[in-house]
Amino acid sequence: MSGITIALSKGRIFEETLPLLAAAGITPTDDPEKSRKLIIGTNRPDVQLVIVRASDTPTYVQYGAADLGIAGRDVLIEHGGAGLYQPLDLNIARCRVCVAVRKGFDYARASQPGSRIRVATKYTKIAREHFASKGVHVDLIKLYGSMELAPLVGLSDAIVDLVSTGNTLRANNLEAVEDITTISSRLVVNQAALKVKRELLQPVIDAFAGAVKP
Ligand code: PRT
Ligand code: MG
Repeated sequence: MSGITIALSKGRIFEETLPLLAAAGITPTDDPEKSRKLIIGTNRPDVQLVIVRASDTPTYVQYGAADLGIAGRDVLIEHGGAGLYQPLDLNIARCRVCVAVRKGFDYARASQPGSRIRVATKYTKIAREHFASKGVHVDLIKLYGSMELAPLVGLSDAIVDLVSTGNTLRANNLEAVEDITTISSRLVVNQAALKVKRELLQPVIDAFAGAVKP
């Protein structure tokens, strides 16, 4: 497409991106929560949105299938960021990455340097680096969702997952015992597209920058 393609995931990122799009004069013509369309038009004939899985956003932008995208820093760390220019922290979809365990589990003891711990997570890179920095041997179990279940059924001692309100942990008798890093979503731009289509992309990037809330 000679215009602009923006990759977004449904749910919190889409919702929190609407005001940023509005600041750039872009209004989607469909609601991805209601429509089954994967390509959504906008009021601007030269701008389309593609609806992707949150963890796939960097991949679409890396290969130029989308010029721009919005992705959580969690997803960007796991992806590695190759081919992506990351000009803006949008300060949306904020949360933190935590280590969590069953209430009563002696994490202080289980995470002594030199000890070995079983950790279930979707965030294997973040978890591996975190435990390596503590000198703890980690057996990682890769999961794709509902990490909270793993310690409850004995699949792991701990999980590494995102926490925002803490309600999910509380509802499952788990507690956060360590904060690893804070997360927000970032604008990602295909580096080649930025060179070729700068006159189209830069005004959108600038409008987003002007609409970021502290
Ligand atoms: O759902 P799917 O498997 O397709 O992908 P996804 O879960 O990665 O996507 P989505 O849309 O749920 O999240 C997109 C991005 O939002 C993530 O990559 C994060 O950067 C950001 N974000 C912010 C969150 C949360 N807050 C969050 N709370 N993503 C997920 N959660 C989950 C968390 O994993 C846990 O299961 O919500 C639960 C905890 O929430 P609280 O409020 O109970 O603590
Ligand atoms: Mg989700």
